[in-house]
Amino acid sequence: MTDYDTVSADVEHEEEIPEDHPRYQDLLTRHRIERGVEKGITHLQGMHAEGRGSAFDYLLGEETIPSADEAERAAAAHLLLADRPVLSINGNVAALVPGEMVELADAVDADLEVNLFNRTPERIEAIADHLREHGAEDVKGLEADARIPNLDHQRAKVDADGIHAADVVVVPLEDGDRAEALEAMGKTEIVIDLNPLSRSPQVAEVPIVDNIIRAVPNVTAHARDLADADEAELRKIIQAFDREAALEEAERRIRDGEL
Ligand code: PTJ
Repeated sequence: MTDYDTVSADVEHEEEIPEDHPRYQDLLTRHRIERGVEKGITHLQGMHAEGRGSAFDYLLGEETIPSADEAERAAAAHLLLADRPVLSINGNVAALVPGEMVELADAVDADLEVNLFNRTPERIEAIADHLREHGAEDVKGLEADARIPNLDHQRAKVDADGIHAADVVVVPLEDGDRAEALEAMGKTEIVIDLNPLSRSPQVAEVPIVDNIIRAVPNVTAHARDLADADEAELRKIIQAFDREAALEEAERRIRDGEL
């Protein structure tokens, strides 16, 4: 019997999943989403979303492809140049990368704002508490005292001094109507989504086609690396990034990837 056969079907703590397991990232992701649902953080629909994402990740080879790494560096440059950057958090993001989002916010001096499709006061509170448990000091999204124009569902509810006033917004793991509405407001959007054909990466200035579990720590690493870069250097990185080429490369990898 290999070690892999000893992974319990019902993992209690994520440390029980051996890091050298060939499906480690997928098992970890599933475990975090399950715990998120149990804690009232993640909506049951979040399991669907994760299943879809993991299928794309499988086809991408479960690795950060070079064009995604370039997108992650461009994202870091945008965030460092921004006046009011905000990282948007939904139930899947909170379950998968709570501490990593707090670290990124810290590295680029951004706000964290909870914004939900299936919005209830209980979930908003549970997610804000979860982020605080992972080191967040200030969590936005509870006031919801402003609206994104031309969006007729709960995701339109934002904080006036958060997403509504932001110049750069990180939008992970959601479908495209809010991304389109934010773009119409003139915001620079950084989208993290494993499906390059989804509307949100299609409208994003920086589409990151990568698993959020890998993407967020890598954006943070780039931001730390670029912490002393001057404005000209950051602008050069932004200009050199080709969003169309990145989307095409991700789609090509998914269609032609050798597994
Ligand atoms: O928490 P709420 O109420 O705001 O609801 C959140 C969900 C995720 C349920 C909601 O936004 C939703 O239904 O999203 P979609 O339309 O399923 O879109 C999610 C996108 O994220 C899909 O394109 C997936 O491929 C992608 N995705 C899923 N898991 C990951 C991912 N992308 C990157 N990393 C992942 N781990």
